[in-house]
Amino acid sequence: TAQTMDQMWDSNVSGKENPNLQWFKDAKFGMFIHWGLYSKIAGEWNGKRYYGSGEWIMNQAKIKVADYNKVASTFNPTGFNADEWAQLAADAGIKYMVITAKHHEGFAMYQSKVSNFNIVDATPYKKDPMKALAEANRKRGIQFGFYYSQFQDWHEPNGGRNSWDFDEAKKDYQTYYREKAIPQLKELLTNYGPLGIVWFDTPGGMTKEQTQTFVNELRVLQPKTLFSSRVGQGLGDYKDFGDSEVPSTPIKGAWESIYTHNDSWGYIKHDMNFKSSKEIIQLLANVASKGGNLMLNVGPDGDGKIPEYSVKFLQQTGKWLKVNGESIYGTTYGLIAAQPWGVSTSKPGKQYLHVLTRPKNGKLLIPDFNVNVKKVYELTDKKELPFKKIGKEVWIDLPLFNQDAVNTVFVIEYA
Ligand code: FUL
Repeated sequence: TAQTMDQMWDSNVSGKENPNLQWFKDAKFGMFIHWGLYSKIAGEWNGKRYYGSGEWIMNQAKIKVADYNKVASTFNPTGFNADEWAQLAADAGIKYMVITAKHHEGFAMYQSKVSNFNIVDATPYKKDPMKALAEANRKRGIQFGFYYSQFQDWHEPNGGRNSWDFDEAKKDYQTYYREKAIPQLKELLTNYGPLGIVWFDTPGGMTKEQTQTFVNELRVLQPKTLFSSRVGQGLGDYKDFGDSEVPSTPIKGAWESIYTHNDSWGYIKHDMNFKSSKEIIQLLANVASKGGNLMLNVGPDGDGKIPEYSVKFLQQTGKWLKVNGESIYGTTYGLIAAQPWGVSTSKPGKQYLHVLTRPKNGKLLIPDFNVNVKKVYELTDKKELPFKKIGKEVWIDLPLFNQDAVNTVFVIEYA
């Protein structure tokens, strides 16, 4: 029996479900990348260390635009290699990648004719890394998309929310949208081939009607591109939960949880609190068991290198997914509620039991699963396991397996 859901998200955020959502629903695992001038600042300004979100340092340290421009003039990420990043994603079992084209700092990490505050015109690097990255992902069958901070822009006199350098009272958001955000989004939707996603963030300064017009104006450029719900006003193709948040019960429709690998989205050199591959795998299983995608963020440094712990733990995650991917990709939320031993995911006629904590007595109890069980087996070796059905309960005799295993998957096939 399917558990009852006290909360349901109708993916129909923008009035009708976008028919292009299927790849997204099946993907389950995405890579988020926060990369910008803040990656070079790396959490330290004028000898003072900042904690929390590295990409917020301009705001945290109240850096004036004139000083921030100087960071651009020394930004030279010669260590960046698009194929390396995309290959890491492929090895990690990632199905889509979303990277910051422009974060709140206002700096375009791509070639923009709209504002010369961009990586080609304002830095010694002089190249457009996004061209190569879009291509490298496409070659590997990974959906590629851009994060774009559509309202919050601390570099623009009319952009949202910089109150330390600009006069709030004089701001004209409509001018900012018309002259920077919309034209830049048009560049992104025109110059980088088919995009899987435009990941909007921190909406503001627009009514619902204006937001709808904004969406319509962009949608024509690439009708298949999905827009995140952070476009605001209840619009968007799928739901994004708050930062680092998993709903406690399954949610219908298309949605995503976003987490970062350590404690910051943008690179901070003194943040070493990386999640182990075990934590990543368990988080991924948990999010999938509620029906959503996990988009996990990494923060490359100012040289263009992804931190070595992110590389290592993502590669380990990929090794697990290579053998257990069937229990994650293409699944929908589990029909068995979360148990002391773990969580479940579903495909037609199958429940995948993600055993995160092995019951001490080796007996796995599913308290409420009143179906006609055909067989139970371990996913990797397909060995059948003895089970008993007692009323609504299913009892499975687990084989001996490593107590420290990160996630051992068993399958129930039922009629
Ligand atoms: C938030 C932003 O303000 C953070 O800097 C980060 O990008 C996170 C993913 O979204 O809204």
